[in-house]
Amino acid sequence: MNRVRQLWQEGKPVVAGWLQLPGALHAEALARCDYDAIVVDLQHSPIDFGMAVSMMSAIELGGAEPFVRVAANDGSEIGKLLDNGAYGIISPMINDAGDAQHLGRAVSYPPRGDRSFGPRRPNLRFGANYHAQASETLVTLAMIETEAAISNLDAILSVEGIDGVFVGPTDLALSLGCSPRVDSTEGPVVEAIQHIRRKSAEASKRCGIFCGSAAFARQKIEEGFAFVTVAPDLAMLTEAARNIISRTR
Ligand code: 3PY
Ligand code: MG
Repeated sequence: MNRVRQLWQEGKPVVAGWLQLPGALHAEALARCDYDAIVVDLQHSPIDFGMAVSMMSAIELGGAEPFVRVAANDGSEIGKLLDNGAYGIISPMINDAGDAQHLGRAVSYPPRGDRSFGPRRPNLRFGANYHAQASETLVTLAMIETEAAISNLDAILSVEGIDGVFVGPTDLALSLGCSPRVDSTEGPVVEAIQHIRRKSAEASKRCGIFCGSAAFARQKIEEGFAFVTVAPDLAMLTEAARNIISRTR
């Protein structure tokens, strides 16, 4: 079973990592740091497809569930990632029910969806009957990160095949006329994020959010968020470097 689904069934929140740097070694090393899942970001990073496959293998080897944030809500990219070892799909800029239905269909085999058959790596992990249980092996989250998405939230949350939503706080802030900061304290952003969490709970869907700090992520878990990502590898690396340099000089 998918580790993230398992934790949710046990009523536990999921703490995930976020990778923007290409490389299988640090992906495995971080997966061994007790993350439940690790997201490979293909939207805003220089990670290409072959590298993403190596990183997903390394994350699985390290004991975390490999997720990807895809570059776009594109069925062929999503299908190819699922065929090669992604067990969670986070799709950006889901702005209305049509976008969410497209995503739901991309991750599901017929009759529910239009995913094409060719599960290379899932067959290795789950056996030849994988296709019959595919939807139980993966998690699908629609990114809510615009004012339009908030207006269409009820319709997005009602779409079959979507496990929940994932807040992109910086795009959301920009869309609301605020600064594109993580862990924002600006009123309109804070209110929009709480609204998304409340609506998700009403629809019995999971709600996740991208976080910058452990303190913010813990606060979100306490508020009822089921999935937090903390923190991007590049941010952790530069913070550690600044810290070590300031203590050395
Ligand atoms: C956002 O904050 O907009 C995101 O997509 C997180 O990377
Ligand atoms: Mg975004």
